[in-house]
Amino acid sequence: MSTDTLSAASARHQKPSKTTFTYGTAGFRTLGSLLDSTVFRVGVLASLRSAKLGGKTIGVMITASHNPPQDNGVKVVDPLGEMLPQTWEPYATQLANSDNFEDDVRDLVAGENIDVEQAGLVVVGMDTRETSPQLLRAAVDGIEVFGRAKSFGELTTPQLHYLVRSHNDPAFGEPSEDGYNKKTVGAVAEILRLWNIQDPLEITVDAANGVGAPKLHNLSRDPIKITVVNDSTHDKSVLNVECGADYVKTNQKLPANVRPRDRQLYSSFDGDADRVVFYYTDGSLFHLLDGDRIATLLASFIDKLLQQAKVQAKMGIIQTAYANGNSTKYVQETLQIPVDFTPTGVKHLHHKAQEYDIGVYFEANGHGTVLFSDNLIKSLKNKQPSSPEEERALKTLLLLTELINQTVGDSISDLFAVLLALRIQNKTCVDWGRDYIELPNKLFKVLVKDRFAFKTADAERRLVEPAGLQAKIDALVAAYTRGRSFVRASGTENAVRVYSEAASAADCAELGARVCQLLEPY
Ligand code: 16G
Ligand code: ZN
Repeated sequence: MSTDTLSAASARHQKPSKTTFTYGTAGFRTLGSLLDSTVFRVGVLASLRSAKLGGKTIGVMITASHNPPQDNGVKVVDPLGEMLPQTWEPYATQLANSDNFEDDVRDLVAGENIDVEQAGLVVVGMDTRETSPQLLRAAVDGIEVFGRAKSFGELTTPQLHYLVRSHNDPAFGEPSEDGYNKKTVGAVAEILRLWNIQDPLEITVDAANGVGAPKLHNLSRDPIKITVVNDSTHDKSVLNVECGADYVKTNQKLPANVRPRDRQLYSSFDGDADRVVFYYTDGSLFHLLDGDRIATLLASFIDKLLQQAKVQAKMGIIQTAYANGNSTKYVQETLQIPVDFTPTGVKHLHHKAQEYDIGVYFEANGHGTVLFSDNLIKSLKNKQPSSPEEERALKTLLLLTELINQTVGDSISDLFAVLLALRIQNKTCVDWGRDYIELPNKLFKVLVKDRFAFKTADAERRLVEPAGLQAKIDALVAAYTRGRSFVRASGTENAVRVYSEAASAADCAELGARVCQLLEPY
């Protein structure tokens, strides 16, 4: 705790007038130049959160993920690496917009019955944006009013989640970036050894000119050989520009600077390395292997290992409305694994995945992970194998629980899990792409007067407000073979998103355009 008073510190971080901040799906996100006061206030909030939890370590991450270079953002991470609970999101929004900041802090302290003397450590990380270092200082300034700050400088978002968790739970790993690297590379090397695979894991990754690039360079050592393209983190204007997971997924095309060899696997991260997508080319054809594919690949691989290890486990796949209809069909009919749907945003998927022994959650955009329950891990550890094959499968499963980030989607660990699943099963990227054929799909962004007027139900698959609109969408959808379309307000941009899907590309485009037309009066 500094000797600085709240008022002296907050006077250094004046709130811009005329800007309203909302703690949304992924924290606050807007132009980086507007965020100084917000990040300072989030720093204060994070230290209060730590105090509320008796001094547990909390995290603050400064990033705007796949957004353009001029944006930035901030989010708070809870002790086990989870997102800030939804009950605290309104506090964040209120403090960020407050004109009586000190009074509102006092009210929060009283209302939540917080002993500020208990405020402990807040660990802070940032992506590579131009505004990040200055915002990091603002966060530290806020944290130190009540608590202690430890800055780790540039980190991927999942590394920050790892660090928060490992500070609170030493069994999780060493609380340092090196600890993260050791845990990851160690698990990969051990799995390769178990399966007697001599060749290193090799791939070219488009790092979106973001923080994933230097972090991949740090990890690229025996038995991992990664070629990184789009690794210009010094040029602040190129982050996520014509490259990165979001660009590749949205445009369904190659990023800049990837010159692929046919039928060879490539991958793209987003700007803070919590999303990953894969792809390959075949002649003039571009094949995207997105989050839906990663989920099916990992779930079927794990399922096979469970059978080999003779372990019973309840596995489920969690998807959002953006999952391709044919991926859902493949999971249910071919893999025979149950599917649940939740609203968009990691916190929803993560929460649902925790209901299973093995919860595989991925958004189509490439954000996701596989969660293993403590009970399952215990039974894997206790099981006595009756054959070498069983033993190898058991050990592989346990190593996957170490490799795959248990706190949040992580491009780096997802990348390795995918490469291992392919290599161990002798599956090529072309085989992977043939698991099922995607239905043509399209995403539209529509500007409306008030996106908050759009309220959804049924995991965002149906609109309940504005009244009457869903019936009109239903009528349009009914006219197309395998047609599906939904409308939801973005949680990160001031817009409404429309998704359409149908048996043919022409139908899909037409259906989407018609649904967009329905939005014109709004
Ligand atoms: C955020 C979410 C991501 C989601 C996206 C949707 C987290 C950490 N990130 O980036 O999961 O897919 O928002 O954006 O939850 P949208 O609401 O603008 O469509
Ligand atoms: Zn991201």
